[in-house]
Amino acid sequence: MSYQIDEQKIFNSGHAACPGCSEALAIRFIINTLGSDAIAVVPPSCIAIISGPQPLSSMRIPVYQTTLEASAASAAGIKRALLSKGNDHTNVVAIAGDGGTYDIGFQALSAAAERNEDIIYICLDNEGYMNTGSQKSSATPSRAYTTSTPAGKLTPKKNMAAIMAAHNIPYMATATTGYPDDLARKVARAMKIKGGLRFIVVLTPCLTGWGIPDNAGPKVSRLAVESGVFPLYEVENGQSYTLNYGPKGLPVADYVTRQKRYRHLSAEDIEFIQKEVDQNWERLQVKF
Ligand SMILES: Cc1ncc(C[n+]2csc(CCOP(=O)(O)OP(=O)(O)O)c2C)c(N)n1
Ligand code: SF4
Ligand SMILES: [Mg+2]
Repeated sequence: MSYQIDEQKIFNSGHAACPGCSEALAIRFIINTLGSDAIAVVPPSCIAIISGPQPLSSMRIPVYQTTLEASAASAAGIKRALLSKGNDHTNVVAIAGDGGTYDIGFQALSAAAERNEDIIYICLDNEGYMNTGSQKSSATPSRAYTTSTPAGKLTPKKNMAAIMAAHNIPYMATATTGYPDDLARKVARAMKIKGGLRFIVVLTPCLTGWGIPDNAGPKVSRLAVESGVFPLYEVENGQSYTLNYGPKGLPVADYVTRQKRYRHLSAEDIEFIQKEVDQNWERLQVKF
């Protein structure tokens, strides 16, 4: 399933991400695939730090930094303004974190999806409020340490992919930075589908929040897929499911033991997570 990435040099080097940050890597593939005929909407997050202040932005496209609640509403408003001026070609893309998507921006996103606004919405999911010091979000998975769940989170990760697919939007996909050609292909696919909300959630390991070495982001993101923690798939119109990359039979232990946010886990905790992952996969695989 290889895809020829067409990098258009819209994302500049010299941004302020931690060296090795998966969010920066994701932004590179997203923005460089989108090209110059695009406007980005970014709420407070590490993404906002990476895109930077004008005139020193790392992105060679207009960027509107909105509030944490309002990414989808802001993007929809910009798109409608463009359409009212006769511009039907510029892509408007919201790029928000998991805190700004699963939690604080959820109402605006769900409403925009219900109205089927003509925007692309991309969530860079690093499973926590990383920009403010690694607090838990509803994307944080079971048992993971965050600074606000010091003994490990007791509740499971919210299934945002399923929630967005249930809005019957034209396109929903999961992606991750360890599969860059798959990520770029999904952005290109989202651009081709016009006239509705297209949503992609991208798993982007955070070096500090997850406790992984600077060069481990892509490897850990691949392990998330191969262990079944984060399968890569697409859903069209809430109905047609396609599996791109699924579990390869690796135990979740291979994934969690590489991350310091899980270093407090007992053997029972790992077994608990394994069962949860197996159950989620059982529920999902019947849809393909
Ligand atoms: C309503 C509101 N609450 C809290 C904040 C403070 N804040 C700024 S960035 C941020 C973290 C956002 O986390 P996420 O969306 O997951 O992005 P990440 O930093 O992980 O990339 C928070 C809580 C804010 N700007 N607005
Ligand atoms: S804190 Fe995490 S998400 Fe933020 S720039 Fe650093 S590695 Fe990237
Ligand atoms: Mg986050």
